[in-house]
Amino acid sequence: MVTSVDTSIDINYTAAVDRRVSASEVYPVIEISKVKRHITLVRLPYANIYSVYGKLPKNREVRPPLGLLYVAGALEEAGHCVNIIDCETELYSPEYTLQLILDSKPDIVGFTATTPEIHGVESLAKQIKDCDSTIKIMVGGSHVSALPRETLADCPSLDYIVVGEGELSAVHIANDLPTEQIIRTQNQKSVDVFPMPARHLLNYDFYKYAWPGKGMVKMDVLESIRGCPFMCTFCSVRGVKPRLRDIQRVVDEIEHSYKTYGTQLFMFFDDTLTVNRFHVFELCDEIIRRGLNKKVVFYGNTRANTTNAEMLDKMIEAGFTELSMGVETGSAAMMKAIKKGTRIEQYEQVYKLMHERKIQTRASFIVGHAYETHETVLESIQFAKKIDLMRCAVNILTPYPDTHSYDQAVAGDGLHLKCKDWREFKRWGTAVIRTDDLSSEDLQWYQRRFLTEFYTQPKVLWYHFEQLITGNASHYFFRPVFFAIKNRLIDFLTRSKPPTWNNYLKRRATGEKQIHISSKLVDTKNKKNKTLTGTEEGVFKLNIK
Ligand code: B12
Ligand code: SF4
Repeated sequence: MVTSVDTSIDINYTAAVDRRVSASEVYPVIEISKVKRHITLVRLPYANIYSVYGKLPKNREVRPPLGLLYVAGALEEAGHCVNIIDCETELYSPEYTLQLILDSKPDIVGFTATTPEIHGVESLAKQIKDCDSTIKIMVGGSHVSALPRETLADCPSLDYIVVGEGELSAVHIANDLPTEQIIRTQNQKSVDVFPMPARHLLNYDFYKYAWPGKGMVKMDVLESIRGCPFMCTFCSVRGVKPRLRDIQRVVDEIEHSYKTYGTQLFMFFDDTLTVNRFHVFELCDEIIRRGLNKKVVFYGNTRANTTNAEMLDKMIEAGFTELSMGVETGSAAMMKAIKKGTRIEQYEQVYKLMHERKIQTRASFIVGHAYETHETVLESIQFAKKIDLMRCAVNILTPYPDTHSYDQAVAGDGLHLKCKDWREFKRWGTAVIRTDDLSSEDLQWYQRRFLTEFYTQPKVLWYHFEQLITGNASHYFFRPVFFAIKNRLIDFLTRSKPPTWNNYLKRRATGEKQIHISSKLVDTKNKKNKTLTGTEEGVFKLNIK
């Protein structure tokens, strides 16, 4: 079914990708070790940060740590003995985690860390060294990849920092215990040169996800593409040529997980699953050919400029029942300023297409982009309510290291960094920045208000009610609704307003006003890309009634 709306979607975008690698080229990249070492890989708990919704229920969403599974697979292939401690499953305390690590008698401990997690990693690393100084400690993941030297300087207990792709670097560390501390291996041409993620090291009973209409179901995660070519200013992944995986191997993983662990839902961690349309069609066709579309369901992240009706129909046939997009803003001027590469009308159109096809819709928004104002946030709230959207997340802009937003926040370019405590870099409940117009407290207020307005819309309440009566009994699924109803009541009783609301009222009183959204900084990652280089000057007019 192709609707008239569809023709206006800019689907011609198909990212240039690196070639795929044939099966004969697989594995020789992993060097077999002469010494067999015991390696314990650890993911610290982080879900506590979402407790703004209320106390965390016992039966909540936990997703397998895919990065560690890849690293573990490579280490096992090299001949090492590996175990994974995933503290997220039952939110282990630091004391219990330390005990588990020491009990596993490791030669090497490997942590994964995003920015808000690094403090916990450093503190545990110190305690491990205090107990046994012979244990080597390595850390990989987004935070240390962006700031390897700073991390080493902050924490002398760390022996190795792995920058970027970790499979070969981890093997190099385990095989050779090199003298250099910052280990970086060039990205391989294909992700398929690595062994499959070592799923057998996890207890899959812990990994569940609230699925519309079904409640908590067993789930697994995988990637079919690594890298994202887009240049969103707030993202640390931006500008990396996507590498497509071999479809046979991707679908082998799905089949294996379904047969071995009884997985019912698969979540693609690809930044943009639809970045290459041929890849999506091939993936869907193979899932259908093996009959997996009758057995399991899929979730993926897409973008408005890479998705159209034909593609959605194919994805539905293959079993995709929920799709999410990072909309980020409902202001056209903001959308341009954050270099999302999409137009807001495209989101409206794609959500309409999804809704017509009964796909579960999700989105994420950000409040606090550089130069964000009361007006642009209000535009975002209105936009989120206008489109065919049933679930949404709202994050406060957090300038992670190695993003253009970080440079802007440090330079005061429409954003101002208020705190450099990495523990606070969590996008929820706290704001580490302010904009020229909005204080940190405003941003926290708007995050809460956005969710409140969104989740108390009659259509969204009705959708959740339908979910309830069709068997989705997961408390987790309904938390945003409970949160919103409670806050609606509080806001009504307290007549709550954003702290700097009076400034906005004063501006309104003066009538029409021009606001400049002008980034003075050049995104250093863009230097080679002529079309994106230079100062981007965007001016838009506000018609405040
Ligand atoms: C899926 C995802 C999530 C999921 C699930 C994560 C999970 N199960 O692990 C959810 C939604 C829960 C999530 C939550 C958050 N996420 Co997230 N997430 C991602 C996403 C899209 C993919 C991650 C992934 O699995 N990639 C595939 C694997 C194979 O890659 P990888 O994890 O990077 O691992 C490789 C290397 O980094 C390295 N490596 C990693 N760990 C280790 C450890 C060792 C010992 C070694 C040797 C190597 C190594 O080797 C791996 C294999 O090559 C990334 C974006 C991206 N493309 O990376 C963002 C990303 C990692 N998330 C990000 C953030 C900020 C968060 C949150 C803090 C946001 C929030 N407040 O909600 C939380 C906190 C998560 C946490 N654990 O701290 C940022 C991190 C930026 C930063 N500097 O911290 C990213 C990069 C997004 C972005 N655009 O900027 N996230
Ligand atoms: S936010 Fe998403 S689309 Fe934008 S650069 Fe990052 S991964 Fe790519």
